[in-house]
Amino acid sequence: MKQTWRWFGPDDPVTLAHVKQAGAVGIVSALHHMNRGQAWTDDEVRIRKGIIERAGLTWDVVESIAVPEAIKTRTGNFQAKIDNHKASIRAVANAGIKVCCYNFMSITDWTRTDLDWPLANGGTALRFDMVDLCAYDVLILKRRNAEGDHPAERIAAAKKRLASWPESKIAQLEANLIDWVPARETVYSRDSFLRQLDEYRDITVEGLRQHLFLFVREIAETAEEVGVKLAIHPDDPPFPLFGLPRVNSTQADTQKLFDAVPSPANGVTLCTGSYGTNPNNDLVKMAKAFGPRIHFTHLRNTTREADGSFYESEHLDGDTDMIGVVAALREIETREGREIPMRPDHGHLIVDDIGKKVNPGYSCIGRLKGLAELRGVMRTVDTFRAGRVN
Ligand code: DNO
Repeated sequence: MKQTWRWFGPDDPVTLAHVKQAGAVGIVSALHHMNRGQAWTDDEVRIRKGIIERAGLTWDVVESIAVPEAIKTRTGNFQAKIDNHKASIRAVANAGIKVCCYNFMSITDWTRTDLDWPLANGGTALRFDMVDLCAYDVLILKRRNAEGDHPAERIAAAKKRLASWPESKIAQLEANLIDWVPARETVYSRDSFLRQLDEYRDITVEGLRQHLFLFVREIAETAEEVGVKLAIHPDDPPFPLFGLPRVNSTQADTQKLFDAVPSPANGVTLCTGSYGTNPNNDLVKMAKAFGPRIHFTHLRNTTREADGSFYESEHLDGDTDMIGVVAALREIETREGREIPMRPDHGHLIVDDIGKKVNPGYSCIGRLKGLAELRGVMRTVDTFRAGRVN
């Protein structure tokens, strides 16, 4: 696997020199200043590429070209936005970049309730807590019909919890859920969030799925023509939030997309952390089943709790069989004679990064540790595959 690293661009506190010291050779980046559905230009892509290459690295994956809400709801100027997305894919191809990641999550990109959850070792992790989510959804946001989406005992627990929270804790939770976290494309206020939720009032799961298929049919045609591989990112978390429809949460969902749009350009980002918080997603099985459709992978682990809550564990701990996933991916690479770009996804906030200004989940040392552990697994798997160890 090609060892890559997400870099948010020149403003990222983790520099390209750090990336090289971490031992990654490729970069995953996006033009985050052009994330409102505008068409990327050759010049902008080339400028970013030049910065990366002057540091002695390669730009392997675009993560992400944002998909504006208009495309998901198929309202307003959605066709112009789809045309822009296609133009962006062409600009990426013109610069020689071969993989484009995107997601089709309605409104929310990746979502956590806690970006600084204390671990027993003194570091912190990202966490998604069902009761906190319910507290926000039902009692703070007061979304219409939210009560119907949560069991009574969860609401009771949320009420109890909320009663003990200071205003600052409520504000932090709200910021985590609807405001900016790294690479989430849109920020909301409480009012604008409620208004955007309303846009989905009449969109069912099957309706949104059709919107996805219509969109991917168009962009896959462009991608195939220019030699770019698309890699849809799974829903994170892989279950409905705020009553919104979800269409890429499970193996069956992703398979439906492949069946609907058979173009070889139509593929997936095998994000073990996102899929992995749904206990029905068996990542080793999925890696084997998706095979040639895996154009990119995020390796990260999570520990699930009974009510659907989870936290991000060490890369090799947690509920996902990371060794099995790496072995399955190496098998695909050997069979197909290609290299799949991987990146260590997220990392704990540890050591000297504590107290620094970092992008939550994207600090340097936590990811460096994750990459080092994963690199050890890759080497070991290769050694066994080569028959050098019994
Ligand atoms: C979170 C990331 C997501 C991902 C997008 C892909 O850390 O995995 O922000 O980049 O969902 O479109």
